[in-house]
Amino acid sequence: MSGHDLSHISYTGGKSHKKDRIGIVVSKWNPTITEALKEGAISCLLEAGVKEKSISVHYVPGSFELPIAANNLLMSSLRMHAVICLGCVIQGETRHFDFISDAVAQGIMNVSLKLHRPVIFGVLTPDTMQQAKDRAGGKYGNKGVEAAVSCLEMIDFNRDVF
Ligand code: DLZ
Repeated sequence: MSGHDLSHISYTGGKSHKKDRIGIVVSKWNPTITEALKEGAISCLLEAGVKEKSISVHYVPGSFELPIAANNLLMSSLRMHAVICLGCVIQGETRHFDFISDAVAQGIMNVSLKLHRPVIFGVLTPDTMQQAKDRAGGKYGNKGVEAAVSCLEMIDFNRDVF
């Protein structure tokens, strides 16, 4: 496995996740990429023992809306243990890319810190569509799997400290 190849990443924490409730928020921009990230995340969660009925998938118009969706899911009566945010912001000709990617990263961090629960940054920020494909089930693995592994590890972390 090379330093950049994440395709073999998997959850090795060994803890039970049978009772976890996990939200996945998916951006509708660049849907072929974000759907592949979603599939990767779900397969990883199921493999770790999370029940299918305990994974709730929600869609937002674009990555900019990921933080508020994560915030509201965690504040809702669904009593989620964690939320995985999935998006793909591709570098364009304007500064839109910088505004969106900075806001999403900061927004996700803010929600996680405010609510003390894992909110995972599964947002690709590539220069090209090919770079996105390489990271959504291509030669560099699937960032959705990586996001799910981070989610499970942070749920374990919270169980250890709270
Ligand atoms: C407007 C916009 C642009 C130009 N590019 C992307 C993108 O590459 N990826 C993405 O997830 N969303 C993009 N958006 C939409 C914004 O995230 C947001 O949905 C809109 O600005 C409305 O708030």
